[in-house]
Order: sequence, then C-alpha cells, then structure tokens
Amino acid sequence: MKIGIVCYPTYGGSGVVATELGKGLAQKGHQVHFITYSQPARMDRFHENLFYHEVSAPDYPLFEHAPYETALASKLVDVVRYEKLDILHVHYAIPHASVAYLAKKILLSEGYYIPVITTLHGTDITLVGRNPSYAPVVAFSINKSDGVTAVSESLKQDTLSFFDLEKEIKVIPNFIDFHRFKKSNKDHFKKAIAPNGEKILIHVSNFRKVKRVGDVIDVFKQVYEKIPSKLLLVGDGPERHSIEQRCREIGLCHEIRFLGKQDAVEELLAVADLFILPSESESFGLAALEAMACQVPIISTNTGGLPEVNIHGKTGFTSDVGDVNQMAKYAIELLENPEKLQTFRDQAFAAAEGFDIEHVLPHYEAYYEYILETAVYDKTQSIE
Ligand code: GMT
Repeated sequence: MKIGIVCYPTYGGSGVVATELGKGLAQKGHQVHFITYSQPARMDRFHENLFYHEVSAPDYPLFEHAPYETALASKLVDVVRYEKLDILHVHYAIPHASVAYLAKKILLSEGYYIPVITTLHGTDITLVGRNPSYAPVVAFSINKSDGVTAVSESLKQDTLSFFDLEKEIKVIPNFIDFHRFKKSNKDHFKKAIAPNGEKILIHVSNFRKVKRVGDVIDVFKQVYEKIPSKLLLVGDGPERHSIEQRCREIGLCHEIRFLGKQDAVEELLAVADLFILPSESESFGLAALEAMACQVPIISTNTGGLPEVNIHGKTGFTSDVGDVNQMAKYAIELLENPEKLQTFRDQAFAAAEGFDIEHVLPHYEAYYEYILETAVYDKTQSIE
C-alpha cells in the first residue's frame, strides 16, 4: 500500500506513535510518505520505503500567522496526486482531519479518490478539541473521515460523549517496539546517578500543566523521607521553570536531576525502579508503556486510558488525581519490598508484551484494507 501519514513531528506522543507506525509499515513493505512541517523526531534512519515531504507556509507581510493549514492541504493534494497514494492517515484531529477533508475534496474534483483515516490521540479531544474555538470543526471532520481510530477505549467514550458523532470509532491501542525498549544492563550509569544504591524514580513528559509534575515532586519528597532515593525528570516544557523553583524551595535539588529532552529514554528507564505519572488527563500514557517494557512499574493516576495500561495492583498502582499521599504510599510499599518490586517489574513487562508492535500493527493494516474496500461507495458521491 502507499500510505500518507500526517502528524506533528515533535517528541509528543502522537508524533511518536505516527512515526513508529510509519517505520513499522515501511518495514513490512508498504511505501510510507510523511507529510509535515519538519522531519519527525523518531524518523532517525534511512529506509527505502520511507519518504518525507516538508510543508512550508511562506510568510507574507499581511499574515500575522502564516496559513499552515492551506500549505498542508496544498502539499497533500500534490503528494497524493504525484505519488499516487492509496490512503491518508492523519494523527491528531486538529488541524489534520479538517485539512485532509479539504485535500480530499480538491482531489475528488479532479477525479482522484483518497480515503482518509483520522487517529484521535487525546488532547485533540479532551482538552483542545472540546474548546468552542475548535469543537465544530473537530466534530465535522471526524464525521467526514472515512475511518476513525482512538488509542484507548476511554478516549473513544470521551469522544462519543463530547461530540455528536455518527461515525464508528475503532480502538487500536498504542504499541511498543521491543527491539528498542527493553531492560539493558546500565550498571555503570546507575552507579553514577545513585552511587550509594539509592532507589531511582523517573518521570518523562512534556512538562505541560496536564502532567501535574508538581505532584511528582511531592510524591518524591515523601518517598525520600523514608527511603534514600533520586529523581530523574526527563523532558521539557512550560512548567519546567516553576518545578525547578519548587525543588529549590523544598531543598531537594541535589537529589533531583533535570535531564531535558532525551533521545535514548530507554537507557534512563533501564536504571529506574519506579515511573511516576500523576497526570490530570491521559488518553493512553505511552510514556508509561515504554517504562513497563523496560520492566519499570508505574505509580499513576486512574484518569482516562491509564487504567487500560497500568493495571492496579499488578503493573503498578493507580490513585485519584492529586492524591499524592496515596501515590507516595504505593511507591514506598514497592520500594521497601524488593520481592514485591520484582514481581511488579515482571508483571509490568508481561502486560507491555500485549502492546507489542508486532501484534498491534496488523490491526492498522487490516483497518486500512477495510476502509479501502468499504469507502468505495463514497467515490460515487458528489463533490459538494
Ligand atoms: O501527552 C501529551 O501531552 C502529548 C499528546 C500528543 O498528542 O502528542 O499525547 C497524547 O497522545 C499520546 C499518544 O497517543 C498518548 O499516549 C497520551 O496519553 C496523550 N496525552 C494526553 O491525553 C494528555
């Protein structure tokens, strides 16, 4: 198949999922064309079946913001037409689903039919998409997609409750590539971080408000008071400055390392004992799944799709949003009990195996086939 993938090219979860999906499809012999404004962060090596088409929105003194959507729609028309793509798969509804609809209509006016699949990732529905500034366009473009997938059952239910939809939503969960994410021996690194055998807690995110990184610090403070430990904070974003301030206020800067954006997250996960994810909202929690693949149990909230990934009492523990005392209790319970910690490590790994890319990718392929067959009817529809 010739597949066009539209996504955000950054380190965010939706861009990572889209890029890993494209790489996996290319590996299986499909031709994959990424169409976005810069090279996706995880598109890190050459593959004969992978292509990248950069969208640039030329500036003009009249524009306060260059019209990216118009440039993307034009690029989609050009790439679909020239490369003779079979299907377009857009990740994150805003603005990709509505832009794809426009491109599809332009192509239809030329007699070229291209089905569009939209994958919903989370904030495009739960935070941003529901905002009245975007909601009518989001709802319309989801309804007009030929196929719609959501990364968890929870996100599917949220989408159905927020919008008036006539479209079926298929749940295809996020996935993990075990060739990359696996526990490896990084003892030398562990010694450098925790020279006296301290426990290592880790948090990885984009440091946005929704991640509640302040709760990570509060949980760590309680753990630290009982158990010698270190905290690794991976990622960067708008909340980082205030979190650094908070570490100074509580006098724990020497035990907390801010590592910024890291490419080789798996090497950091390899030395960690616990992963803390106290998000206010999380449609899936890909960062948690990556930790589980590296045998790191999860202390998380029970919001959104997290309970579908982090099984309470098995792969880690879940608590109500903001309940840092409970999260700290669970963390201490595991860290104080090496046998229990090892059992949870094993169970986290076993649960992660259920999300192996090898199992999940065929679901996308089958869905593409299904949409290509069933969307044929649309071909005969008028172009208005
Ligand atoms: O977590 C973020 O804020 C980034 C965001 C994105 O779209 O890049 O992540 C969302 O999509 C990920 C991949 O499907 C999910 O694993 C995250 O749970 C989801 N984030 C939220 O729902 C807050």
